[in-house]
Amino acid sequence: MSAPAIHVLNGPNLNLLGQREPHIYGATTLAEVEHMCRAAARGPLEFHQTNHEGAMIERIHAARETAAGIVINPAGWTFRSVAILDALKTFDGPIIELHISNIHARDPIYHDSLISAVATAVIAGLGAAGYPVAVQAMYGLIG
Ligand code: CA2
Repeated sequence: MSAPAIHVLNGPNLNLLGQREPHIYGATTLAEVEHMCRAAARGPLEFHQTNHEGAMIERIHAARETAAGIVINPAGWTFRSVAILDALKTFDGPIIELHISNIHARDPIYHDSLISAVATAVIAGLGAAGYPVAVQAMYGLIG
């Protein structure tokens, strides 16, 4: 049987990773993060970023067809988007919610994730290194 596919999905502004606020998000670019994820993958891996909520919802719908597991950094949608939450509810496999920063150590507006309710696991505060950790951990969740 072929290795299961993992989809790594990134929300708004993460295209600027490594270019702004390095004291919070580090100096690693999103292209480097993608490389780290591919190095950790044992099978097919899709990696996407979008600044558009509808496009993210369509990515999640596409994952329903082809992904065994989703790693998602919903970025600013984490705290506000019932639509992203509803889309993730339609996915049957494991979901890892990932944040580069430790959202719980930040301003209160970053504390209450809507997404955690449907996440199998949450990773926060490991910096960009959290991404390959999430990819590796996903294989354990997929079984
Ligand atoms: O720590 C994370 O990964 C976050 O998901 C990042 C979001 C923030 O709203 C979450 O609370 C935590 C913000 C992403 C903004 O992306 C930037 C990337 C580089 C420079 C500036 C912003």
